[in-house]
Amino acid sequence: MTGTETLTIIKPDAFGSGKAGKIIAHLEAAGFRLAGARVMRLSRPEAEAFYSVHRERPFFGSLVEFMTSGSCMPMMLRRADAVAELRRVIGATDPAEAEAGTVRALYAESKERNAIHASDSDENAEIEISFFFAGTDRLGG
Ligand code: FUP
Repeated sequence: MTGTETLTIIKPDAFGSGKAGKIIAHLEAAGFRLAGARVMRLSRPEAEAFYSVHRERPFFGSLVEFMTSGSCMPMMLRRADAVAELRRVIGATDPAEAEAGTVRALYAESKERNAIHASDSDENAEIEISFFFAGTDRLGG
């Protein structure tokens, strides 16, 4: 049985240009319900830890620089088959390759400044939710 929770982040490019409301509306229209939300600026150690799987990649330094460049909005989302459905709704990593109508096709600037993060497995969703939200913060439904 696939999970009902996933983690998204409205990234600094989209949050800073005032697209958070449109993106949340898009996610809600796609059947997601907010179960947790924060507005925060990631510290360098937080961004490095969150993206530690990419530590050896050539874009890592630039990605951390971008993710710490302004406020972002981590959110815990719920719906049936949450991980796969959110990946479908946000589109490919590079907005040039993202299907029309997806969040990245609509709002992302580039492969790096790509508007939104989504967990890529149920296992990572649990890890990433715990990264931003304590048990008591998980109140929405
Ligand atoms: P995604 O799961 O679609 O967010 O993509 P990845 O996990 O492969 O990459 C995580 C983030 O690293 C992307 F959102 C943007 C950044 N990235 C780059 O900046 N350049 C690349 O070539 C690949 C990823």
